Amino acid sequence: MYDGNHLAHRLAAAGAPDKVFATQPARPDITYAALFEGAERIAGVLAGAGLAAGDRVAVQVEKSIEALQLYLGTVMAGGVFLPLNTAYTGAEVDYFLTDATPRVVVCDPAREAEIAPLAGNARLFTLGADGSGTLSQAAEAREPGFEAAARGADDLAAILYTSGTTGRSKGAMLSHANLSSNSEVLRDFWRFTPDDVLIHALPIFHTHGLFVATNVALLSGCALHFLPKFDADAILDAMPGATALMGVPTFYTRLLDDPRLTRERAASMRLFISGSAPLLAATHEAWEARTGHRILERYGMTETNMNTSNPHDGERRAGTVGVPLPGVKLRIMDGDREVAQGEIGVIEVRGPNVFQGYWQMPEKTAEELRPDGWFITGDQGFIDADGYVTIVGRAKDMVISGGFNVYPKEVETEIDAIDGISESAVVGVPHPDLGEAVIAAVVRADARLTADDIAAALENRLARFKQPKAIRFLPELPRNTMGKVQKAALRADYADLFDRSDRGSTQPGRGK
Ligand code: MCA
Ligand code: AMP
Repeated sequence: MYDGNHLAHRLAAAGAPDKVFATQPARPDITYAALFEGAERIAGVLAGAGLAAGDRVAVQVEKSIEALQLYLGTVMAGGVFLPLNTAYTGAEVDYFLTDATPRVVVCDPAREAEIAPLAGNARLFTLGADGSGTLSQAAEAREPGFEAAARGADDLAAILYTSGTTGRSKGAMLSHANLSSNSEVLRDFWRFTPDDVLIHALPIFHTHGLFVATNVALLSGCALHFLPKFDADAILDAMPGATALMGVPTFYTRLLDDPRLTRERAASMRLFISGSAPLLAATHEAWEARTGHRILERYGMTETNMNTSNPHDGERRAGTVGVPLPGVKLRIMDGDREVAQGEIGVIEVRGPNVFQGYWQMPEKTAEELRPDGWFITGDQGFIDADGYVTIVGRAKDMVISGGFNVYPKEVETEIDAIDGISESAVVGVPHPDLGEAVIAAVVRADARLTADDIAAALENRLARFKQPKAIRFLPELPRNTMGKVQKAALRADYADLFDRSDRGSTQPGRGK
């Protein structure tokens, strides 16, 4: 039934119909057959709403099996899935909907009144965390069965927005084959089989939780412990009997804080995978000492899916992101020159995983994607004599907070727009829980303005994870002789703002 649809055909092939696809707290188990039957009904609803091949389906909903079915149903109907972080404010969502002009928008029932005016001519449905809402009502009213729309390897399957160094977010266009090829490689590289039970506690609006975790599970026909979000208790409860966990480094540091994480509890586990942000070598070592397992670290991007991974069978080297995945080529560049082995430069990648460009931004695409297919990642690293890649920094001015990316420019623009502010500089500093935390150095024109005033002004403008965890007022920003703000100096000045030795004191307050 899905033969002509490149991605749907592959995602549906491995799971045995009667096998449980997902167990979830407080909701019934769901089989592979039920997963796809529900997805077919949703595909029918989307087609009935006028969705044509290539039309976008913008989705800002809580994590649920129905949300996964909406992803699958969109692909089946020939649409382009556009997931949005649930933390985004109305102002942020407005930008995405205006830019992507979706045919269908799906939002949480609690935000319907706020999102409806932003949806324009799109058809609006609601979907709640418990699966309720107008989407499910429409789906239940349909007969099961749907003839998947014909879509080929190069047709778009998804657009995921990623923030820009300058200006607004860019929509990374991912084709059916971008997604299928990468997930197939990961399934094989990480040895996923139907016997696996993967603990899924990541959000499903980003590459990590949606494409790495979900697609790999579907392509291997394995089972999920499908948790609504990260919760150390729920993960530790799920661990006995499970075989794999995928998470950002904050997952691992938080689990290490819990004395119930033991070698015995992890006895059935075969694989702990970390990515999206740098994993400290110290975390890697502490994890091995506690559980006997060496965390497998991998490296990816929204634009490329996964690029490198430490090996399943070979040596997993702490502090490295492993070797290029099969089919992915990686080189280290200084401008247009490839540097010698061992030298630091900008990482570029090429392969079937690399995206199709940024949605309606040909100039931005041309800046980062070379005509011969090499993508300039903006990450800096080197390759050692054994082919292992180490990431040493980012050419792009980006903060990764708990696995979410924040571009300082976006935060600075919002702060600078507040009355009484002269200028601001936003940087990331070490944070014991989140890896890095966003902080702002601010110069006031109006001395009466307080940090709380700034926080209040940002409240409805920026997603919470982008809002500064601390605000410091300065008489002027440090600048070099060229007049450029010295962010490195700010990072150094505030490096100890969040005490690394006391994991509890992560809230130094916004003031002074
Ligand atoms: C939540 N908060 C945060 C973050 N998450 N603040 C900064 N950074 C964050 N990441 C804030 C909330 O707004 C709230 O603020 C307070 O923290 C508690 O919220 P809560 O929802 O309870 O947070 P949590 O459950 O503790 O979440 C922390 C988390 C979560 C588990 C680290 O952020 C998470 O699941 N991160 C994973 C992100 C991810 O999937 N990244 C992959 C991107 P207040 O109290 O003030 O209201 S894909 C990618 O990067 C590439 C492609 C790759 O390689 O994978
Ligand atoms: P995103 O905007 O979600 O596409 O984030 C991609 C970025 O996350 C990459 O360009 C890297 O800077 C970073 N990243 C992902 N995985 C790792 C990792 N294992 N180590 C260090 N940085 C990583």
